[in-house]
Amino acid sequence: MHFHRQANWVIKENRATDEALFLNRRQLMAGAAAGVGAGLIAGKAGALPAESRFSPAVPRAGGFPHATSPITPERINSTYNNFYEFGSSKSISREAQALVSDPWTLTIDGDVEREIQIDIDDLMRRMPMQERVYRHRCVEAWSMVVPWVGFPLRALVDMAAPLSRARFVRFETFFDTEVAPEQKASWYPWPYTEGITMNEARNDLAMIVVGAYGKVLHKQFGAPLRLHLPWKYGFKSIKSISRITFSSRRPKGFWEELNAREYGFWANVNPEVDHPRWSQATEKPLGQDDRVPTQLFNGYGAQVAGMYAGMEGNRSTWM
Ligand SMILES: Nc1nc2c(c(=O)[nH]1)N[C@H]1C(S)=C(S)[C@@H](COP(=O)(O)O)O[C@H]1N2
Ligand SMILES: [Mo]
Repeated sequence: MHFHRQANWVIKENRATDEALFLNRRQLMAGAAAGVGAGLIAGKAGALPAESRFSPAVPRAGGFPHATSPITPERINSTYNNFYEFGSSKSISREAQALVSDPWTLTIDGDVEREIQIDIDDLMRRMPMQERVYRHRCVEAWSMVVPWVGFPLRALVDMAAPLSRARFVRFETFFDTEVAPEQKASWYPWPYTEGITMNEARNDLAMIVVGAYGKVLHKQFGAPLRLHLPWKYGFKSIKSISRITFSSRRPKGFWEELNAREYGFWANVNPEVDHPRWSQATEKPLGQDDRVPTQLFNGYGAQVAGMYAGMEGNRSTWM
C-alpha cells in the first residue's frame, strides 16, 4: 500500500504566526479560571466558561476525514473523564482544576540534536493550528466525538529534529503530588507515560491537542497539551504532557507496566479482539442511549492500516 507523506489536509503555511490567534491565551486562561471558579462556587463541577474561545476561530482542517457521527455535547464530555492523577472515577473535573497549566514548559529530549525546552505559548505560535473532529474509543467500550484544536504531531517531530537512531517517541505527564495527590499512590507507576513508534508519530492522524470545542483545553481534558491517536484505544492518548523523549528503545507505558496482558503497546482498535474481561464488539457513545458497533482502527483504517501490514495476525497488535 502506498502512503504519501503529506496529506492535503495538512495546512502548509504556518498559520500560527498570526499572533492574534494565540496571544490571548493568557487572558483566556484567566477568564477560564474565573468562570470555573464561579461554576464551582455554584456547585456545578465542570462549569464551562464562555470566555475561553480561540479568537479568531482556528480553521477546521479542509479535506480531512472528520468524524460524521454527532459531536458529544461538551457538558457531558467535560464531566466524564479518565484522568487517574485526579482519581479513578469518571467524576474528576472538579479535582482537575488544581492543575497549574500556565505557565507550562515542554521538554523535548533523548535522541535529538539538542534538548529543547519550550513554553506552551511559544510552541502554539510555531505550530500549524487546525480543528479536527475525531472519534475517541476508550478500551472500556465507551466512545465520544470531539472537535479538537491542535496541530499534527509530525510538525513537532520535525521541530525536534530527532537523530536517525530514534525509533520511538515516549510521552510523560507531569508529576506533582501537591497538585495531584493520587500520585502518592505507590501501586501505580507514576508519572503516566505512553509510547509510539516514529512511524506512528509521523502519521497524518497523530495530533497534539491544545483545545476542544473551539476553546483552550479544559484541565480535565489534559491541559495544556495532550496527544490524540484516534485509531488506538484511549489510554494511549496521554494528557498534560510535560516531556517528549526520542529513543532507540521501545518505551513501556503506564498501563502496560500495570497489566501488559490487558493493555499493550500497540492497542489498535479491533472489534474482533476482545479485552480479556469484556467484548470490544460494540461501544456506548457518551450521551446516547444505544450502543453502536465498534469499527476496525476506530474507522481510520484507510489512513493507518498500512503501518501494521503483516502484523494483523498478532494478538498484540490489538491489545
Ligand atoms: N495522564 C493521563 N492521560 C490519560 C489518562 C490518565 O488517566 N492520565 N487516561 C486515558 C484514558 S483511559 C482515556 S479514555 C482518555 C480520556 O480522555 P478524556 O477524559 O478527555 O475523555 O485519556 C487518556 N489519557
Ligand atoms: Mo480509556
